[in-house]
Amino acid sequence: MNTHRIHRVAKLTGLSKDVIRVWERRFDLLKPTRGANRYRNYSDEDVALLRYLKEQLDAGGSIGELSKLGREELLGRARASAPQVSFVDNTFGRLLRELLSTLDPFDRVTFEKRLNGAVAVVPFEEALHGILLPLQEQVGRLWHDGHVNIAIEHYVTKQIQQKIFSAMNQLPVAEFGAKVVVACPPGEEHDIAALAVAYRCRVRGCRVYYLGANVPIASLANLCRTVKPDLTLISFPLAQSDDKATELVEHLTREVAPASRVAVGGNGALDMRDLFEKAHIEIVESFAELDMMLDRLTRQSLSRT
Ligand code: B12
Repeated sequence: MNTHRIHRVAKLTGLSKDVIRVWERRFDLLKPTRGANRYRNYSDEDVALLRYLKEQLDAGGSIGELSKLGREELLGRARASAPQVSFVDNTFGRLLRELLSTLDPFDRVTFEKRLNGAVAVVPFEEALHGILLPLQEQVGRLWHDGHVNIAIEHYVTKQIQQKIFSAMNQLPVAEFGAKVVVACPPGEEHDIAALAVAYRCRVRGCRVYYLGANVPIASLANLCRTVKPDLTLISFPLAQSDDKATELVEHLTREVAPASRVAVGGNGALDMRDLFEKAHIEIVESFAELDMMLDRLTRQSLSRT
């Protein structure tokens, strides 16, 4: 089960943070937990419940009446009203289940045959977002929940990384486009999203410097001073504690920002939005927004040549 901080919940549900706080105080519907940093963490169920409430209010319902139904009843109704998955989701869903079933007991041959076969017949970007990233998420979740051991998680992660690297290597070496550095911050081992971002930049003709997980800020700054990128993208899947986040943003502002335009993305970045905004560091909210940013960069780099 994922957990989400309040501004992400606001984004996912279309409700303002104030409304969420008021409802939480007034009605006994939400069950946020407190992280080590004392921030509230909301579960996927909280998000589903709030989405359902928002839909009902938009359709003319009243929060007073709805709240009387209680959390469990509302969650049941939310589940029943959830949109049906599309045919494509179903196809990938079945494939994902088959792949996961080969992990315990571990059957490498079937896993690789199924994964290679599927990735070969689907356009790569579709395979990336429909199969590889969800597979990463699910296998990571199985590990977090104690259902597969870390060796199996690492094996699957490496299989996924190989697929993305091999798709990137089939693209011609970019000699001219915008220069983009892609990295994860210090201590960040969740690197699949950064790799997906790097692929996205490569496909759109950028010259990509992919640095992967756990990059010290001083080394990143050094590289930026040498390469002079048009953009440095940093992926933050993990939310950092307040102290660490403040220190990190200070380092980025002092060391990297003078050498490159910097933008950050990922759930952790969204959680730390206030800090980044204060430091005037751009936040890329989604892959669609990234595409627009890259289009603009490409146009600028073409107009310079
Ligand atoms: C796989 C996984 C791991 C793997 C990572 C393997 C790897 N090489 O990447 C391993 C097993 C190593 C791992 C370790 C840990 N993990 Co982990 N992990 C996950 C899991 C299940 C999936 C993450 C993932 O790869 N998802 C798929 C990718 C594609 O999604 P994503 O990273 O979220 O990125 C998406 C967006 O954020 C966005 N995005 C990200 N970056 C960028 C950048 C730009 C520019 C853009 C546009 C978009 C973008 O795009 C992606 C697609 O939508 C998540 C739970 C979950 N369901 O998300 C937990 C999760 C991220 N892990 C978590 C934790 C706590 C840990 C550990 C601390 C656990 C521990 N006790 O050791 C360690 C930390 C290691 C470290 N120091 O970084 C927490 C983080 C909590 C938080 N509040 O931040 C999560 C959310 C689980 C949870 N609910 O508690 N993990």
